[in-house]
Amino acid sequence: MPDSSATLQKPAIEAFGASDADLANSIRILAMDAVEAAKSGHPGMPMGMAEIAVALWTRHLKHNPANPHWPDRDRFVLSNGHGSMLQYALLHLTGYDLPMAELRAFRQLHSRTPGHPETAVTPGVETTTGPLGQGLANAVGMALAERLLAETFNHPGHAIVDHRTWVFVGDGCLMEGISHEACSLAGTLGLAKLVAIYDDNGISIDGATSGWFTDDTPRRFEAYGWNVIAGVDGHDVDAVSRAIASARNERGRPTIICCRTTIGRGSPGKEGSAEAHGAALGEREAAATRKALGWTHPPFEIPQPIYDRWNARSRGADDERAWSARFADYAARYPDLAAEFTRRTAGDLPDGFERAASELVAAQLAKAASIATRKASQQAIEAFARALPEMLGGAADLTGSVFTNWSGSIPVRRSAPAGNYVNYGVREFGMAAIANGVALHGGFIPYVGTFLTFSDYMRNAIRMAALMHIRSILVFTHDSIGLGEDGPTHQSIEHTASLRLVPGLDVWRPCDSVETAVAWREALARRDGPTALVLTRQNVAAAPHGADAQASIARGGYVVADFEGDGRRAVVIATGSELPLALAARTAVATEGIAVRVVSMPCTQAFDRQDAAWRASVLPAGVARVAVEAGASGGWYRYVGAADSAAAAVIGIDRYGESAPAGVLFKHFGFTAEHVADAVRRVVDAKT
Ligand SMILES: Cc1ncc(C[n+]2csc(CCOP(=O)(O)OP(=O)(O)O)c2C)c(N)n1
Ligand SMILES: [Mg+2]
Repeated sequence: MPDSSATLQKPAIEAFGASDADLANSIRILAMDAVEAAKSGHPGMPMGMAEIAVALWTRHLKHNPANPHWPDRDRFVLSNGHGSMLQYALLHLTGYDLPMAELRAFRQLHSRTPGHPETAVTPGVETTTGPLGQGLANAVGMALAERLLAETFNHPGHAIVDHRTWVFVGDGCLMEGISHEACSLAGTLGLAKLVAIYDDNGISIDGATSGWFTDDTPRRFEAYGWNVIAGVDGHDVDAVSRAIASARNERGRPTIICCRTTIGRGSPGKEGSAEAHGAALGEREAAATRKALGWTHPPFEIPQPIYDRWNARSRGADDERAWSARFADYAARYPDLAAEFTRRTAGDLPDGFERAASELVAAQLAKAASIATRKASQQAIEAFARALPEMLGGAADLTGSVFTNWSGSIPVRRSAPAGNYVNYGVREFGMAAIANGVALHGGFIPYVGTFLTFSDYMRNAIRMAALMHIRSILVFTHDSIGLGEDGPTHQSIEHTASLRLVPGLDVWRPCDSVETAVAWREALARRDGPTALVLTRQNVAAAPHGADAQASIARGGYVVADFEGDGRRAVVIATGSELPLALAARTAVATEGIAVRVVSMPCTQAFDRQDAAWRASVLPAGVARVAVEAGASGGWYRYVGAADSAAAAVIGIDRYGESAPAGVLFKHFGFTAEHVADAVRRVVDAKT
């Protein structure tokens, strides 16, 4: 057991004003009581990090509670998001729009105090955390965005971008592999305005971490090239504050401050034990904690002197006002840059965007080239990035394969200013979560690339992007068996279908250069969620498009070749590299009196958003249907009809691939025009 909790007592608040201990205890009690009221939550971490929070939030953090969106605010990330009550207490106490009623409603339906912090739900929460380690990677992305934005916009004497990113991490965050990916890159890039504060309490859910986590964390971070401040007493506000002050002076490296703490500090019966981690302390222990801390106030009541000392509104308003004055000077001197800064931080696209899109689509229509869609994607990037300096590209060490670079790509390096292309290294999960941090920071539209099969490595970050409704763009190439000889390990069979299950993620699998151009346009224009672009390694023939190609494709599903003549009818739905097979099958059965309509469905989500009239006009009721996609078949029955209906067929792949050239594999797995034609004949026969 550490030194007695009784030393935390500081009576007579009203007489002497609130002390740091009072501030820390106000967090402890709020966290304890909110968890108690909800009968659910994690009191241990807020109670253990209370002094650290006092040091950072009252002495160092630059923020304005009245305007959580002020662009030059410091970013604060609670990567150990299970301690959400710490953040809610801080936001409430410092003056954000988070009244006590919300703390009382912790973890209840539609409260602004959800189980784990969620951005866009609670003012002042910069990112959604809870999946351990990802908040840390988001913070790396925020620090990266800050640095690149500063390099782009600041001028001598005009530092309009000058803020820090602070991130609290626990043992869990540092055990997670993603912490290695993100912190390794942060060290290499020298993101000096990133400060991690480690809650080194030696406890995680299963108990004392000495049984499963014995890394020498300070040396680990030294090896990454971080500035390490080790051995800080996390319950000494002054000591923590000194460490933070020293981190603020660091110019070349990110900093980690390792603070020794006691989980559940203040609870006489549970502090220092995993019991304090994730359950209400219980009525009796809560009373004992009140007593030990000398806290005489009822639940959810904070004495005014404590509020007064926490209140950051006036300091925050001063800070923002000072910045606004600096920005006004900047705008007078550099009006165009100031307007551009305002546009970018608002997330608005430039005037030239629609023109770039329609010119690109027109050019691809005119060329009608037979090229790989990954190549068409690069051409789209080339066209859009010229008009959109906010596009921040990158890939996980596959740039030459996924074609995420363009002629204007400038690598982001430790000492080279204002790059726009991040070589993320072989760190897919870190890459996706860093990109999310970049998107959350603002000023950039991040896009990142790897092989589709490795989207699994990034999976939870993709989910988080969708949950947060942020504009991260994922370029996934080498889809399905078309990648050929690399074999089943690299052939994404189930990935496209499984990405379609992520609510809020738009998944585009374009069939040619024109659809790829439109998919990129839609991804960039989309402000409320991420987009995955699923692209081929191999060349694909240009599909026939009408003059209204851009508008039709944007609907996600549209008619490429319609019924011709009378007779029996079938609709064949295809995506990506399988569209030409559908067209060839259409020709094959035409002489047999079967009229086939081919529907290209590059984005089922966009199609599903269309009104019923459009959907019915594309997929008429009562007509036999076939879907063709070289991947898991299950999802397509939604569009063709029940799996047990003979008038519905899906040609897909429901097993792993093989190592062979792509052409051989397509035949081997039944992706031939003849096989599609057979399916058409079958469903048409069944219908009549
Ligand atoms: C990726 C992920 N895996 C598992 C969990 C479940 N979980 C929540 S907290 C926690 C233990 C974390 O330990 P630590 O960071 O030391 O937190 P402390 O108990 O010290 O507050 C676990 C396993 C999670 N939130 N995220
Ligand atoms: Mg811990």
